[in-house]
Amino acid sequence: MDPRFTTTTTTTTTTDDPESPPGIRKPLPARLFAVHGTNAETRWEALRGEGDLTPARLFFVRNHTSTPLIDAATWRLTLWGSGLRGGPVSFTYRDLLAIPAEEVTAFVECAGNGRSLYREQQGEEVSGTPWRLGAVGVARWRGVPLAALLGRAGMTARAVALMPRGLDPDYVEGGENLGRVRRPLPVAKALDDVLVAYEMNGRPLPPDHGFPARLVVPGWAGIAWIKWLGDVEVSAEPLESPWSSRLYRMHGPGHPPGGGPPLTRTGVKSAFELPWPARLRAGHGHLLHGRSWSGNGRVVRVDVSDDEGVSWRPAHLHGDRSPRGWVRWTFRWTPLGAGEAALLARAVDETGAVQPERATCNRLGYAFDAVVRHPVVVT
Ligand SMILES: Nc1nc2c(c(=O)[nH]1)N[C@H]1C(S)=C(S)[C@@H](COP(=O)(O)O)O[C@H]1N2
Ligand SMILES: [Mo]
Repeated sequence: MDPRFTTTTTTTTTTDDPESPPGIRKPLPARLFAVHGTNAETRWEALRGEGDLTPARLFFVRNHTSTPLIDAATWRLTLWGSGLRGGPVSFTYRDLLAIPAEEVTAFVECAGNGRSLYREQQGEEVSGTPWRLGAVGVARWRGVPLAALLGRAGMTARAVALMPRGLDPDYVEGGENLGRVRRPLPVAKALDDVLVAYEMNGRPLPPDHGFPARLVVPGWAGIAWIKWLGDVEVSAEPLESPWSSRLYRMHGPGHPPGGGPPLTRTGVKSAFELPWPARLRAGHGHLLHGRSWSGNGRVVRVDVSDDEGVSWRPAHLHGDRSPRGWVRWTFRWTPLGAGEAALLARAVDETGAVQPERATCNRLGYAFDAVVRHPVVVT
């Protein structure tokens, strides 16, 4: 049973910036974003001066196809499937707004964030969107616990899997139509801390970030955070989609045939709020700024090295340090002689997980969590 859903979507191809992919609605000035196909990554230097939250106008966009414009007045979120007591149950936008809301400050990060560093830093060829480190952002999300909707829809104890699905166009890869973006979500995670969010940083979700509603799946890779949510299958049988059976798994030498388990939690990462490469004057004290985050929880320590990791000095941690967000830090650095240098930042989270020297290579370039060598030209 696959109920029919009607939505109002329109396509526009106009944008004032010739660099912008037609599928993204918000402006993508080159000063703030690097565009890769249908996606746009935040430039880290653009976060300089921002607080703990990434403003929506700076937030990275990862679209498999294009941003649909959805009319909240006709939109419905439908829960259906063999894991419900009865037939399909639909919620309107107004229904969602009337259910007690919760808020969480959390980062969303693409599983492929840092992918270009497999080649740049480790000399390994991988395929996929060549993100540097800007496919991550933190927002305060507000919405309804998915658990509340599952309860109202009559989920039974037989339910084992959910399949949230987006309303954006079908995704076609190499001539094969994979259908609408959808990925199984275990019931246990759904009941734990997943939100159906309709607000980002105190405002209705912008179209590019999932208006009218998206999933918020704290600590888990961005692919779980389905945007433009249209329906959720609630199943008494296990479910799979190309986003769980093939994509978002670690493939290649050292990984099981068919790939490792579906990627869920993301690792520990750090980035400097500096251009790539950064240009800094010799003999001056520079207050460097950066951020670190982890899918396991709070980052508790960050160290910086300017000698390829031989010696490390602690960075000073700031900000509100929400357990699901990132920590901001500063580090005073005085480069001595002119020439090329590299800055390294290494974070440790509350579980003791620390950024490794090398990330575990995999054919699709996911989960780059190694300490990054940020290039600097000292003048
Ligand atoms: N419906 C739908 N949801 C989606 C996607 C998509 O293309 N379609 N991309 C996913 C991926 S891979 C990521 S990393 C996040 C990115 O969220 P953002 O674009 O709001 O930053 O959305 C996820 N949700
Ligand atoms: Mo992603």
